[in-house]
Amino acid sequence: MSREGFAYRFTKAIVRSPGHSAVRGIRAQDRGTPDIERFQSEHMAYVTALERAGLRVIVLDALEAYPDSVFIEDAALCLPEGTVNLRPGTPSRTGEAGLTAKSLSSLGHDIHQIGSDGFVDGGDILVTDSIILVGLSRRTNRAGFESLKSVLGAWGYSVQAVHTPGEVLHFKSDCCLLDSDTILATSRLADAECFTSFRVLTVPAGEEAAANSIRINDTVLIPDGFPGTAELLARENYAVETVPVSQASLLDGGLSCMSLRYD
Ligand code: CIR
Repeated sequence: MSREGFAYRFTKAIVRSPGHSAVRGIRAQDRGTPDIERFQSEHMAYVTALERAGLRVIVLDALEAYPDSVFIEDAALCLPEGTVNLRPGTPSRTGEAGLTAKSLSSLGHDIHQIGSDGFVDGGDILVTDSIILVGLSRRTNRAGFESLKSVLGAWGYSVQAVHTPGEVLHFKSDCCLLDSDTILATSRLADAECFTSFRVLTVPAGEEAAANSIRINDTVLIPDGFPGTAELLARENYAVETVPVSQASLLDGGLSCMSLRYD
């Protein structure tokens, strides 16, 4: 199936506020504890940026029992055919997905389950107009991929498993869709040859975190502090807006992780 623009043209987004428990969020490396007031104000700036890109944003209450629940993208996948309740691949996040599915259901989403023998984090799923790439990672295993593929396959999607480099948390920590044919990626992911049917723009060395950006309608939101990536995208005629994510990044999160975007 290929529908020009469906993978980046949206009308709505759902986000979840960061709670005070975010100070206990998972991080691969300790680079400091998030300052919750600052996290909340950066989160508000994020919501404003989504709105400016044309989305109506629904803000769900923080889930204090789940320190990483601000990264709502890992809990669900919203497609025009329905919403898939995912199975986050780390124990402290397992319960999050069910609570998010409940909220989505009460907002009118048609919820579909994947099998209970595998794991998939939404951060490993890159939806493009032509194919859905799923990075196998520390959080997404083969069984989870197969279950997801059977749901998405029934909806007519081509779904392919790809490798996520070992040092990368999620596949989309290192890439994003820019348009139907173009991906922004780090060089370590571009070198993994998972984007054979795409044109790939590579973020400059030292700006790897800028690959976790999001194209929404006519705007590409990128994290602030990455002038080389901003320049690269502007040269390619993308309209760029920068958003601060200093506190989310202390927990290995970025722009894509903090919302579910859909039409
Ligand atoms: C975690 O380790 O689960 C969170 N601290 C970060 C999740 C980021 N989510 C994403 O990249 N999709």
